[in-house]
Amino acid sequence: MARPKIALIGAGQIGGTLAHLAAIKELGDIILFDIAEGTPQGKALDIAESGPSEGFDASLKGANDYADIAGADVCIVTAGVPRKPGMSRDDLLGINLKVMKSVGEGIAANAPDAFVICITNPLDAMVWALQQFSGLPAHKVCGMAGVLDSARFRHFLSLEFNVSMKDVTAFVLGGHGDTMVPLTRYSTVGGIPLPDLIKMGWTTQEKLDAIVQRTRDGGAEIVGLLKTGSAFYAPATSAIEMAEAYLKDQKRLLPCAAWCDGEFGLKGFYVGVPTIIGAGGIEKVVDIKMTKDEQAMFDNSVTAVKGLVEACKGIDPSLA
Ligand code: A3D
Repeated sequence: MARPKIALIGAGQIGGTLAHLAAIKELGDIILFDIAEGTPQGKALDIAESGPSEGFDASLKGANDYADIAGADVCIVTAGVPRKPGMSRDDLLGINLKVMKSVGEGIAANAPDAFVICITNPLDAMVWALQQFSGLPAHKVCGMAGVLDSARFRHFLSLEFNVSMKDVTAFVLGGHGDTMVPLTRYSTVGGIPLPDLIKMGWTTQEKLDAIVQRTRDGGAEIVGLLKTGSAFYAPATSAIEMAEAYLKDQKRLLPCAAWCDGEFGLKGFYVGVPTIIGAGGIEKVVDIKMTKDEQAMFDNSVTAVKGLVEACKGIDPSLA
């Protein structure tokens, strides 16, 4: 059987890391696409030359022509610009919306059967625009944010409890922005929910609140340290987890920006929700019950995402 084909649209910081991870994990053959000439070719060659030491079997190719992504099984989209210190994700909307138009058309023309994972910010609005521009089925287009936000939350919790990250599960829902909703009730250490761990004296509500805030600010913390761009190792790893779930039909339950069609009382747009990812793409949106407080936070986040989608329609009337 031929290896799956993985097209990475955008060969910048995240795109290059995606290519390296996909090769090491032997998920398939990799096309790195970018408008910058030489960058995708250079990264593809550099990563291919790591193959003999790493011992992977995967071919890598750089491209500036969409024809090279023809028949891709998975497309991961990072094309666009990242933020700089002082910028919010929403500041990227105008410029990245134009990029989503060209990417959406390129995927529709060359890889209409692909499972598409968008990473470009502002995430929830860009994945919506990408689906609209590409016309691909909504269950085959999703956005990566919840896996990353949950991973950040899990990392901070593991530091607080001094336990392995493997034993910490956590859920972050809502839009990928300052209004994201870390659900402490559904987050556990070895199956013990966080509210119980407070009762057991493992931590305090104040410490937990600080960890939730650090999770919300997790992207900005790294932008502030790097000064020249945003996080790329953990975002790439998170998207690869989703791509692997699709390619291997793992039926993983992962939070991601998915098209809601009545779930969570939402219709016709994308927001971070728990999903099942398998060979069918987003096979299910898992509609969980929230408490009043959680629902209020989620609604606040949804309002922010709806505002960004309206802004997209204002910029590009073809989306209205
Ligand atoms: P960067 O290293 O700048 O790479 C972006 C690449 O996109 C560059 O190589 C550009 O040449 C390329 N590009 C620009 N326009 C086009 C186009 N029209 N077609 C094809 N390629 C194009 O950025 P990065 O890799 O660090 O980040 C990429 C995106 O991911 C940004 O929008 C970030 O804000 C976003 N991001 C999202 C998360 C989430 O959790 C959702 C996390 C981190 C970064």
